[in-house]
Amino acid sequence: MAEGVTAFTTYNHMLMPTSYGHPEEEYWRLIDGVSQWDVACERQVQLQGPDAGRLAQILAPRDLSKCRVGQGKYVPLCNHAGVLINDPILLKLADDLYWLSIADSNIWFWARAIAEERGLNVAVSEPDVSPMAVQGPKAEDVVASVFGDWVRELKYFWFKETAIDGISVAIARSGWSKQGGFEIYLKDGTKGTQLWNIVKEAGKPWGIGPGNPNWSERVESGLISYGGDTDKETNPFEVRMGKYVDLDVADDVIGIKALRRIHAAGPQRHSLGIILEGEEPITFGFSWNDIRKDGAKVGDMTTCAWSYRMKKNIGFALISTRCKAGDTIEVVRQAKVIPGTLTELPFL
Ligand code: THG
Repeated sequence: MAEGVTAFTTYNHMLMPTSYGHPEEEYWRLIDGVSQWDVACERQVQLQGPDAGRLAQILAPRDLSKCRVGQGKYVPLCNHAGVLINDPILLKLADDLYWLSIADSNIWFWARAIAEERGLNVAVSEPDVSPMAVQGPKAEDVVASVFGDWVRELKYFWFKETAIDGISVAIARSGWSKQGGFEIYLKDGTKGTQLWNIVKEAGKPWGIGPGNPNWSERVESGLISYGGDTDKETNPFEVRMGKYVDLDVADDVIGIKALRRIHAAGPQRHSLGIILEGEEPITFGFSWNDIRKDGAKVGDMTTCAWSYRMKKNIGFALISTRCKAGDTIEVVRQAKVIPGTLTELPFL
């Protein structure tokens, strides 16, 4: 609030800042500089105990056998029908301790129920952990100035536990942008303002300022948002997450049998980009817009944003696999149609 937040959304039943009142300035700060985000709503589901690793593998249709302590992995979570129900980052903190850093759906209930039903020896809980992201090309200099040059050696999604002024944190190279950066997992929610101010102070020489997961940059970069770009039937193959599914994991992994069937049959929909005609920003609501080709509905535009770098309105299409990059389509908006062209993702 002290930074001048002007809008919030709800995510995982929490408030997440979505604007500080200067959208274009906030965008360029992420692209050219460094931006500081309160993403405490990326809540953790903790798996702890002798069967923590087994439960993680039962929940995720991605081979986790080579995941090391200190490593993170992007994992699809599916239900028994192979439908995506979340897309967390999994962090392995110890052989018997994992976090799922979740997107916006209730995984705590799910994980606990599965653990009980399978008779596993594991405690599922929510730890007191609140991520803060530091994103942008200058993020590494800022985070290194606070925590030391060792952070420069961290590989993507790897993390290390440390402390600053007595505040326990884990530092990961990750974040929901493609501009590079880190996430600082704060392990004591009462120290949030203190940690925020440490990073804010350290970042001053690099022009740090407040921001949030940036809608324009994330569409340019092709990052999907679970729940926004997915529906009640979406499987990982439809939203470019097929590379995170290992079809040869054990049969007791939830959804794997359905995923094998879906993969063999070939998915019905896939994700492409859309570049809309026109040189002015257009606002769309949060609901999906029909995509038509030759007068018939072929898919949905799930999100759209003004790209400050491309100077075009760009969106994501969840669309019939009969439609390909290069095809011209029409997006329906309030009974009017806007012509556009399909492209591969990411845009940039
Ligand atoms: N950080 C943390 N928790 C999160 C998110 C985050 N929870 C919610 C949400 N974001 C989870 N979803 C994603 C989606 C994409 C990525 C991370 C989390 C991501 N994807 C890259 C990509 O698609 O190009 C890299 C994937 C890879 O190479 O494995 O980073 O952001 N703590």
